[in-house]
Amino acid sequence: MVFEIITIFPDFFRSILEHGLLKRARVGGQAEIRLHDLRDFTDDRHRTVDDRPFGGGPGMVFKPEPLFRAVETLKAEPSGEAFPVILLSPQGRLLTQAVAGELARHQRLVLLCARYEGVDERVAEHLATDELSIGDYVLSGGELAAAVVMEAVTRLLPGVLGNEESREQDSFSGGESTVGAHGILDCPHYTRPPEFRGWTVPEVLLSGNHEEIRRWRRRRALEKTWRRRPNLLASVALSDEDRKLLEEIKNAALEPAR
Ligand code: 4HQ
Repeated sequence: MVFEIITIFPDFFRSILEHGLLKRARVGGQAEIRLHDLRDFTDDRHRTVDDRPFGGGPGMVFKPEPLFRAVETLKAEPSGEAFPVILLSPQGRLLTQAVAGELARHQRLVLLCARYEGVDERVAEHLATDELSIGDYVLSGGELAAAVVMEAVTRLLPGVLGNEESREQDSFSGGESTVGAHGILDCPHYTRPPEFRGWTVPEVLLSGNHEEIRRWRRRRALEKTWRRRPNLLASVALSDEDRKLLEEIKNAALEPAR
């Protein structure tokens, strides 16, 4: 996967490229991140990337010309197939694990990072093929959002998490931390010590009974999802066992505490 990042702050990305998953994927050859300074695609003495909005109002808007020139320069490079050109913006469709999975199928992704009030609408309409939001809150720029997209996509690339089987097993057992491939929340995790400030680890986890542990984890994952994110349960495939566990969870919640 080649990520082509177009930004006025290329240095912003340097440290995340040198740590953790992205570092490992770069060294392993599964990901390449190319940083492009948008100002290199301007043609005036001041390297101007923004201008005042037509119609008035506060703030500045990214001009179309440098963004078009940057992307067209990439399109002119000899390469394979057409690639998505993704604009990070709060108006975009929400990034989910499923969207990350779609993006991971490509060989090359362009990520457009804007600042200020965003980009001239002609960029969104005629240059970007996708508009993506990482959540319903306002950032000062697309850079952090682009970093989130890169991280979520990179960990899905073949070979990046090392053991391919373990990732598959993870998602089948619902073990992805957070909303994994199977779309429900994770179960709680514990490590040593078994008692900390009087708070103990659930006994079943110390029992060595792997079948009971598996059922307990599934139950707790379903329960957390039902309590916190019930709408996730509508879009996930539930097994017969899951439905039975959910019934028990709901009945227990209705019972008066005793
Ligand atoms: N912004 N998800 C303003 C975001 C954002 C988001 C990106 C704010 C770009 C100009 N991007 N600009 N949320 O808040 O992706």
